[in-house]
Amino acid sequence: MTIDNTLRPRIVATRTLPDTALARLRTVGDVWVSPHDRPLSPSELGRAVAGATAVVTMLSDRIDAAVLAAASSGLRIVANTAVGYDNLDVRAIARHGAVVTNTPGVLTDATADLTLALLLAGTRRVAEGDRLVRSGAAWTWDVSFMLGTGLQDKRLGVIGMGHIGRAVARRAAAFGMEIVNSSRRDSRPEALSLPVGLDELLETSDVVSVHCPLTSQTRHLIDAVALEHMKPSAFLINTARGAVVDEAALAQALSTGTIAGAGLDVYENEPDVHPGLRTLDNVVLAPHLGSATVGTRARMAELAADNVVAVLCGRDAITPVSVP
Ligand code: 8YV
Repeated sequence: MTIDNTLRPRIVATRTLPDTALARLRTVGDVWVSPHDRPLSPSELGRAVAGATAVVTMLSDRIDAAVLAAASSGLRIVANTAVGYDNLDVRAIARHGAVVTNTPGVLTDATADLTLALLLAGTRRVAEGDRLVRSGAAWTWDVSFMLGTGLQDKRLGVIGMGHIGRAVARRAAAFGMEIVNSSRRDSRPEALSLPVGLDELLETSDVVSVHCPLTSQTRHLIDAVALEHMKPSAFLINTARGAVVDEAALAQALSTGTIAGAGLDVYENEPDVHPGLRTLDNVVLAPHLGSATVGTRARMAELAADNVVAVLCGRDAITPVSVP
């Protein structure tokens, strides 16, 4: 029997994926993987999605009305390999007749771990100390050398008490921190964390950690005014999305001592970083590593692939994103 390959759906992966995920995709269609070791440009993305039944996207791919104009009416799923999906115009994709999926759950622990890594690196000056040792500058141990801030009995304010925010709270509690959160919609009793208003959270927390999605409501939620509300001894950690924080205002606040320090994994215009931040010693800068473990990235890609397989086989998506 000959198989008519023209009937096989075209599945587009905008960046390479682990073999396990590609193998799952190949069971239901012909897979095109971008040959580039970089994000596709908008026009390349448009050409790639033309004729596609499924697209596996990265958080750096913007799928909007312009890209969708190049897609065929046969597009059935956009599977984002990330829990955040601010890069996708979910309404426009739904109007096009396709479902959007993301990868919740599988990256919770990895991202929470990285949050604590940034918190500790900032408060205990690990990255700054690493730079000092590498510079070859003279140093000796003494009782006042490179003192940082301990976490015990300090208050952590979690903005966005979803899966990742709660996983961070559990870890911070193990370090002896008291946790507050500002999640208005989270009515679940949170044994570890006390709900307070955002102003109170900013004014009383020793560390503020951002875990909310980027939406029109949360863009620049942490702006110059919010930073002014924080304690001069406080640290800000962001492992959510860069644009939740006004990066220029943060650079200013860190350089003038409005707050003591910051740890960032995400940036407003990734991969660009505000030049004012790169020269400061009191900010730890990571290149979007929150979910970057071998196992986590494989599980993210596999979940994205499983969503594609489900939808192309006529089943419900496993982790669909609801249309606002
Ligand atoms: C990040 C992410 O690594 O899935 C996402 O949406 O951005 C994660 O993979 C993390 O949130 C940033 O620290």
